[in-house]
Amino acid sequence: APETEAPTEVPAATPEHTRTGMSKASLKQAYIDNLFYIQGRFREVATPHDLYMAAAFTVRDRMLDRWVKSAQVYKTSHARTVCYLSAEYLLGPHLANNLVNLGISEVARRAGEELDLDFEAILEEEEEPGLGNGGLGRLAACYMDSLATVQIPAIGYGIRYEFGIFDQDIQNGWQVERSDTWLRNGNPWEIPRPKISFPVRYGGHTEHSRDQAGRSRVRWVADMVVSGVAFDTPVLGYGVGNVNLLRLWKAEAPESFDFQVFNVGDYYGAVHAKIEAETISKVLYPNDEPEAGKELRLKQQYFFVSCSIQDMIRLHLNTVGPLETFHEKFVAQLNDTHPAIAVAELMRLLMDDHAMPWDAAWDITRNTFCYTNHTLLPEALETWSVALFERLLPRHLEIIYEINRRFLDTVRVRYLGDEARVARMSLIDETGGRRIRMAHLAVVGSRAVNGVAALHSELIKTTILKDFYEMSPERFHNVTNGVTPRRFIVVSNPRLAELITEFCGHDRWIRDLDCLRDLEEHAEDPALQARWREVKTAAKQDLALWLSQHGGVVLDPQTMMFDIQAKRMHEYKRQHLNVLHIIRVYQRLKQNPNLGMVPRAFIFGGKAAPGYYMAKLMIKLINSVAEVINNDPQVNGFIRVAFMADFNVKNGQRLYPAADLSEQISLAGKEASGTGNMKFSMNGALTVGTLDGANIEIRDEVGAENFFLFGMTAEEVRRKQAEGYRPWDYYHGDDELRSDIDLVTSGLFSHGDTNLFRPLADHLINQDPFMVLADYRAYLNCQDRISEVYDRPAEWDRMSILNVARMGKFSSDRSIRDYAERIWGIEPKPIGI
Ligand code: Z16
Repeated sequence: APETEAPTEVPAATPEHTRTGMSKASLKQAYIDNLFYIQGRFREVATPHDLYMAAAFTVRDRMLDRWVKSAQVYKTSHARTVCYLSAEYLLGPHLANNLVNLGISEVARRAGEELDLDFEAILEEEEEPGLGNGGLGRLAACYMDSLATVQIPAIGYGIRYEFGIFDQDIQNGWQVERSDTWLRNGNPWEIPRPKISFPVRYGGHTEHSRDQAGRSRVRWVADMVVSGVAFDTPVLGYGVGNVNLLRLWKAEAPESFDFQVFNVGDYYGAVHAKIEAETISKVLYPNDEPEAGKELRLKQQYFFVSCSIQDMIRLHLNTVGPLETFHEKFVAQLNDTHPAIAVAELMRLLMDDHAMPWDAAWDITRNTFCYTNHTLLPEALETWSVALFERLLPRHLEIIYEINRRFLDTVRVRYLGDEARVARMSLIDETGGRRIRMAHLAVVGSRAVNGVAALHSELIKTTILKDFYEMSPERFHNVTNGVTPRRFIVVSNPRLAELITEFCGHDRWIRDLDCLRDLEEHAEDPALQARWREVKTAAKQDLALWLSQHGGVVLDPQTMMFDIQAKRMHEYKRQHLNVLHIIRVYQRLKQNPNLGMVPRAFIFGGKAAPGYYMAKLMIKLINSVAEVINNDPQVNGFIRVAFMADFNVKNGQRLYPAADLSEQISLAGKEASGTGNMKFSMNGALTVGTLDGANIEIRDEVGAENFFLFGMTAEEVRRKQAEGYRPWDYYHGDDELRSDIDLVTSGLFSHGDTNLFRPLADHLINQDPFMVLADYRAYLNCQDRISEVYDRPAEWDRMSILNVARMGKFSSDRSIRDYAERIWGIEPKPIGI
């Protein structure tokens, strides 16, 4: 019998109970108890890690009581539930966030003081779960926070990678990857559920037969089986009783996996098979946009999808009953195409295991899934070779062929004689080696499709999914991304949160970010501006101190504008455009040392995919330019360059509050949304940006006069590309541009080596796929305007206040309400405290 999710007996929550009490006295008592009974330590011998674990368990205890209650309410009320299927969750540290959501940050801090604990040091001790690459994984984490906060019953399904995104070191200016051993010291936030486990099979062949009633039945005889074990993490909403479930799967060798069945007498073979099984959830693939197309990656995708769908079916049979109503109980959101195999897996389980006919199974499947696309870059669209699929998932290949056959029949009927269209829309790409187009599978198998920002959702309809849009326009939606203000304001910028609270009413705004509008009428108030500036300067001081202790760059928070670009390293994001601006300013200063310019600190952070040569070379270039500038006394009172190593959630939280200027300079039409842009702006940074992704909507909200816009529009980019773009003409037509690029290859930044950066410069001059040269002049002009405005503090502060005041739209609470109302059809299920 399947294990119940939680014990049914809820301990009475008396205020002084050591497991649930929220008073300072009970927190202190609980902390000492946990240190003793869980860590087995007393204060005098406790390590910093022991002290952290005791704090984590003290907080976790206080969540479990609400978690159990939520599970009970959701179960007994048969609540419609969203299942978020995502290969990535970039969660960031739990402790501070859970304290905020429980509403006990302050009392916990005071309890800590009375116990003589260093609260900040305890928070620092936490190893963050980096189970994602960047925007897509962090979005999933923000959505888990918001789902709980807006009280939508939800389960997040994913993979419990033993190694998350690599840790980045910088050695001699180059990125060096270190494996992320986040589980080394144990993870207090997860609860293993060894009894919630499912077999996942691979390989082998299928056998077709007919049952007594004459219906065709298929048996898949696999040749490998692994076991997926659930690890559950509670996700608490802000100021509510709702706690949702994040269920991550770990791959293990199945218990029944014995030498008899699989490897007669072959002891080493059996051990090898066990290792093979455990490899599946071992490591996160570190590529963001382009897919690697590796066999293990497909195994990972199928692994977590199969466990999740089996779990959903188990839950449905336990609570509701017959599978005919599966889609009424659940909606499953596909976070990109990584989980798209779920379409074939649900079909397989309904038909092969539950004897449902094709049409009924298809009806349920089509009404269960919704698909979010996150990219327009053609090289990032996931495809798998048919040969690999056949070897790994033979039954799913048959099902995909049948879905395709039926689907293409409807295309043919709709568009008589248009075989070119049929070939374009097919789930199989027949040009070159045959490949399965996962985006097409996701679209055909889903009730709704959405992009992640208004522009992106429009471009989807005219580019990568044009034919599908023409056929069923009613299924296409936009849901603009958002970020959680709990983590990205309250946790990371407590000074700003306190100031906002004075104007926007206690913590109303934390639940309803539109309340930030109350700041608007004070934007010109010198008193608020002065305090606003104090808050920003204090955050800049914190960052400057941290950077000086980690990497040694010294920045002046009083005089310098903090100009920050923090995101994955990618050519389309154009970190090199930023570098060209730095080089231009450097050259100007060298020509005129008395140039009365606004001092700037140029700060970067971001990881490059380990196999992405050009991105790694950009990191080396930034660090090389930094080395020269920071060591040149003629300029380093005016400009400094810093590369923050290991940009992750924790380090991001140090950057966002300290930014004066946020760099969002991707080539228009390439960044699906961006979410860092929102985090910076929410913390009072002004944006220099192109009309790309969510930048457009940010500018619409904050007002064009409070946003530094430059560069071509997506339409202009398209036209220029069609005309034939010649970067060479820009290089030769602009003396300053030529001299900046030439300086890169001059050897100045490379100890005389004129070859080191040659590939980067040559690529810009000859190909420049992301049109850096075409936008260079507009970018420089815009940067000059920015410096002028920064010189007028009252104007800058006013713009900064208005940016924050008008960021309400970009709360992930709004995004989740959009999904719930317009796509999922799910109502909140409020649970009180
Ligand atoms: C990713 O992080 C994104 C897209 C993608 O295809 C794969 C990964 Cl791992 C990003 C987008 O680049 C970004 O614009 C967007 O804001 C983010 O996904 C969340 O939607």
